[in-house]
Amino acid sequence: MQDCIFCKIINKEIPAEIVYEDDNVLAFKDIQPAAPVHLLFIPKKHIPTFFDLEPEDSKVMGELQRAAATVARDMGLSEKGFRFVSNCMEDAGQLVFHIHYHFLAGRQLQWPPG
Ligand code: IU
Repeated sequence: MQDCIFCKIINKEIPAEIVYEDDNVLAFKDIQPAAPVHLLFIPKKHIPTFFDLEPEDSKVMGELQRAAATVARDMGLSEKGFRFVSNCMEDAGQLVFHIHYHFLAGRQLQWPPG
């Protein structure tokens, strides 16, 4: 999608620190980290919010979770773990309308979030 900043990252039109990439999934460092490790995992397909998911998108949504586990293992986080959360629309604070999961790790995280 032309005006989507995350699609531009996928297409390498703007730079990002990419930590994982396969045919359907991309993960890169968040530019405003909220934890020692703060990554964003996105489907390469432009899907604005959860409300736009089609039945055929179930596969890539599962792949995002498996990619998160792969990256976590590679980063040595198997013992400590990580948080994987997504903000959907206004009340959750979604700013970028291309589905993304925040991967947060590297410190004790508080629950519930604000
Ligand atoms: P949100 O869940 O839509 O509020 O999160 C958007 C995130 O995208 C936020 O943490 C930003 O720091 C991050 N981000 C980024 O990493 N690179 C960008 O070019 C832009 C936003 I725009």
